[in-house]
Amino acid sequence: MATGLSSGSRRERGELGGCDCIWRQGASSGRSTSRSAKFGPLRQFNGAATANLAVARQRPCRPTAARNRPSDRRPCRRAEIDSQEEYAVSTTETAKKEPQKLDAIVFGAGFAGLAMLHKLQNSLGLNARVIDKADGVGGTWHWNRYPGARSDTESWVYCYSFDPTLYREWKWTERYPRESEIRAYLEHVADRFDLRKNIIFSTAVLSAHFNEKTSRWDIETDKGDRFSARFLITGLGILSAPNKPPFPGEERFKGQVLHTARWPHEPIDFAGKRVGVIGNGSTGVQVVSELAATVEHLTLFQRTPQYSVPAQNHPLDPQFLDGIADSLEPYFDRVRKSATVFAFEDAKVGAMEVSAEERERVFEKAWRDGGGFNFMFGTFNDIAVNRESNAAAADFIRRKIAQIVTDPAKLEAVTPTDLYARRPLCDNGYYQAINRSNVTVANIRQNPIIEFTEKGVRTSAGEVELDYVIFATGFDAVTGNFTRIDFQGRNGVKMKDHWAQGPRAFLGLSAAGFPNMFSLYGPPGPFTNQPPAIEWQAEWVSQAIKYAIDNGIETIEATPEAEQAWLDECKRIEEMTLFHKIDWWVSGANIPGKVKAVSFYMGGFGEYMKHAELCASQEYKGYTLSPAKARAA
Ligand code: NA7
Repeated sequence: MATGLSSGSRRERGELGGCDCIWRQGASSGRSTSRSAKFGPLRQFNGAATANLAVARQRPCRPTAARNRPSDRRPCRRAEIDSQEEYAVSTTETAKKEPQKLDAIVFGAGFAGLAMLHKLQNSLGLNARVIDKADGVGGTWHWNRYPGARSDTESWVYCYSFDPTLYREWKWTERYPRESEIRAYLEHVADRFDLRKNIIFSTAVLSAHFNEKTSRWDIETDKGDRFSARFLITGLGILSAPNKPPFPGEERFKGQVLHTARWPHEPIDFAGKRVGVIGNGSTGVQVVSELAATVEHLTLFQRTPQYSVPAQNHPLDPQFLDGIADSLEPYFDRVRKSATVFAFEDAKVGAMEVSAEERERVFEKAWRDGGGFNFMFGTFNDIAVNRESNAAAADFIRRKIAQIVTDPAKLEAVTPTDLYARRPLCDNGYYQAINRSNVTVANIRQNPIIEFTEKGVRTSAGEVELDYVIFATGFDAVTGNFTRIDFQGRNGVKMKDHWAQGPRAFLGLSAAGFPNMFSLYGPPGPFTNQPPAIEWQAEWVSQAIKYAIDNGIETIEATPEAEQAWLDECKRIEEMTLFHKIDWWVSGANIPGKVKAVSFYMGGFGEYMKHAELCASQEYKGYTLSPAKARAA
């Protein structure tokens, strides 16, 4: 998991400035928009919140797991994973309820949903609801509670910045926050801004259909609830729908199967157990690093070795956080104008523009400073675009791995040979864990998993006896949560069909033919650390909604031309990168049969904000704004 990652041209018409991809942005930081600094809405966001929330602020801050909502205590023997079937519950058996009329409805109670509800409820004063399938807030962090789960973005930028008091009172305890601390933070936000009253938990959305007669969204849930909402905002997350590859015989296995993205809420004691972990993306790396010292034996079923650098986690000094709080707005303004919205400065030179000694020094420093994104984007500005620079970074990491992993067979197994062009990873002692005598690396590229047996897993090299099998096999990323809900826009067009060749939406926010619908951190959108980008988008969307309401606009809808131009721009930039050369979840290649697509805008968040601000400042150019129709009473 380790979500730190990430989340729309009218270039032909000459309206947008030339835009480079993110890793080059450091070299041209002078291009950052000055309009961005003047952008009114974000400050209004802060101001309105201050006025409305004075009472909520009196509450003491208790950032402990004890604040978590009661959770499902059922033991989970098999991984409980969303499936198409689960979402296909028919409401025909449930008595149809009268639709509840709302100004706005939000799907998802994670970082995006909470920021959006706060804007709608507390700043715009609208009648809004959030719906989430989970029984508590947290979004992806509600589900990802596996051992070692934490963000790999620095906590002080893995949070909201819209309220200085909130920022000052919440004291993160570590450089990288654990899942429980992130959840506690979001619980605190929900309480502090009085959001819970408008969140409907333990409820899955089945369908959202745009009703052309009413120009409203008709929503149905698995509880038989029905809503009619003027605006629909999704905060569904791009890494939420679990990917659990099917292996024959899983039902025979007498041990326990778990998926990291549907982790049980009760603790599991792995001491003295034989544990298999399938997958070594950022999730698998965290699980292995955390569990290796606890279990009797750990077998990592690895298909592709990855590059990982040290996280260098450490406790945080509260005074450090106070220092940021003292200049919160300029600090976050700088963060948002950086390429990936992390806490480090973008690199300004290419790796081949310096001497070999200087390169080594810079890589060594980044290794000691820690952080995967810092290593890829904070060292040199061309690691992700220039093969020679990429090879230099890859070579450095390989040499470091060789210094840690002393067993030659294991070293060969975990040494990556591909481009260093996936989501950059960092770890808390991954290669040290691999080096342990109670850890085995099973190369399932060479010897694939054939089946589960009663006792464990059989690969073509033999049977491995296990008590637990942990799937760390990632997500049906980016579009997974969109295709599991029956979204229908104008003329009954399904989102699934509109996105058959990959996701398409102007600015990543608005798909053509889906009026009054906005997707926070939707695809193809920015590829960044998410919370600061999400809150900026939530403010942008709230201003668009306010504009529509204030100006008697019934529907605001992206034009097909703007949608296509944005997709072309995203594609143009992505093709400049080495990420484009790798088959992984960003392109959809991790899911058999899924169309390979452009999922992100890789031009950096500073440039993204310019695009979105330009659109807003030109009365939402790229959208069709339709006035309210006169209706018969
Ligand atoms: P990832 O990065 O998609 O990693 C999934 C891992 O599971 C990866 O090692 C895959 O190997 C492996 N995998 C997937 N399917 C299979 C099958 N069928 N057999 C064997 N191994 C398999 O998911 P994560 O959860 O680690 O991270 C996703 C994002 O979440 C991350 O970037 C953060 O931003 C948060 P492969 O590499 O495909 O050979």
